[in-house]
Amino acid sequence: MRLIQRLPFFILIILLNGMHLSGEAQHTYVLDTLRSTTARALYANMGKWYTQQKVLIGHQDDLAYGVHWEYEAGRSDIKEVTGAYPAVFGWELGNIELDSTRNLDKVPFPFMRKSIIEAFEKGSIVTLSWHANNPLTGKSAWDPAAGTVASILPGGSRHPLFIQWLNKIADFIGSLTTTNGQAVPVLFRPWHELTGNWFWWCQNVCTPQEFKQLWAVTVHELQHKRGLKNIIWVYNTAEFSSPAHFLERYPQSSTVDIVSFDSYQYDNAGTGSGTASYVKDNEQRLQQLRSIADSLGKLPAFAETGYETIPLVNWWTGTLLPLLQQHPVSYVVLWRNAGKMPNTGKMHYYAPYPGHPSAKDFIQFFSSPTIVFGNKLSHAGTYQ
Ligand code: BMA
Repeated sequence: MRLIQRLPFFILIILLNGMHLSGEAQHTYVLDTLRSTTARALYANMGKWYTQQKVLIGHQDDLAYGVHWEYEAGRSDIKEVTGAYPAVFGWELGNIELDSTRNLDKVPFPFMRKSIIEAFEKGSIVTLSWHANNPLTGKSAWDPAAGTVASILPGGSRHPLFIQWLNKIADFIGSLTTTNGQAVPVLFRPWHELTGNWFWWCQNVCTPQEFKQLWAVTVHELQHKRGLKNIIWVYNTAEFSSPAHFLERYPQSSTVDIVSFDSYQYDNAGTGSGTASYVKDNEQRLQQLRSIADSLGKLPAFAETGYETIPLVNWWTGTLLPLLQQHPVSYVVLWRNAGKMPNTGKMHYYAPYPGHPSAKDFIQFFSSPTIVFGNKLSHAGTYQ
């Protein structure tokens, strides 16, 4: 302040203009005081990486299993290919609401807790999703029964049950404490892919008003009633057609910290025929997301992406990297390396493993100055 007061007025104007034109210093990423010092440090550090146009790379269930192994201490397909763990670890809470000891993909919650704490102690970032079962029908998250959201809002028949479920989520998130008593900050992404039509909270089965209330109840229970200070809130759509569509169900802005969407590459026989539309559509979405995030003062993220089994050997540097270089976001998460799915017999994975045809290209992707893996992070995602 003192320095600024001493500067002649015209120099100050030049400086401020320069800051604006270069696109830097337009935002600092600050969380409110409802969040812990560590959560605030993490968010500020993520803001620094984003401002420098560096993209943090994440992987779902990275430490639990890979395409050819499961539950072997220290293993990670990503680390075995690149030498480094991902910067962001994604984990899934589905079935915790039913008091199950494992999530819907069979990951034991005690293993998840231990992995989250250890990863955070090494400087990494954690994100959580929740494929909550349908509280009205008792079926899975993929049961878009009309009226489910209405049934769990205050006054609805399933409201008490839903509050119990939120308390189980709160118990888990509240149990993520380091050995020195620090709560691990988590990027929590509830009610994800809301612009889809496959979950009971999607746009086809609840009104924007009901969705916003669902969000408000969730934040109220976890952050206000349970007093959790370690949650960074991630609003997440599936594919969207315009900024208005993206924002149609956007809740009260003070309850959102990161705005994001999910989109995958699909094509018929792994021939790469879906590349052109993946690139074109996501260029537009990333551009719109970045500008929405900038005007809201939030961080943008590509919360899930990938190309199942990565049939194109240069997909990493040929498709994903140019997209991220042109439209950098705070982080990108690749979905899980489940391997062969017992129900379909089909391979289901999104990151390469040693010997995979795209592994060499993934190493080049890893080496790009735009891309950040865990080896570049230290405490709470500290910016270097
Ligand atoms: C989906 C698939 C499923 C999994 C679910 C939740 O996209 O990977 O096999 O159960 O995510 O993790």
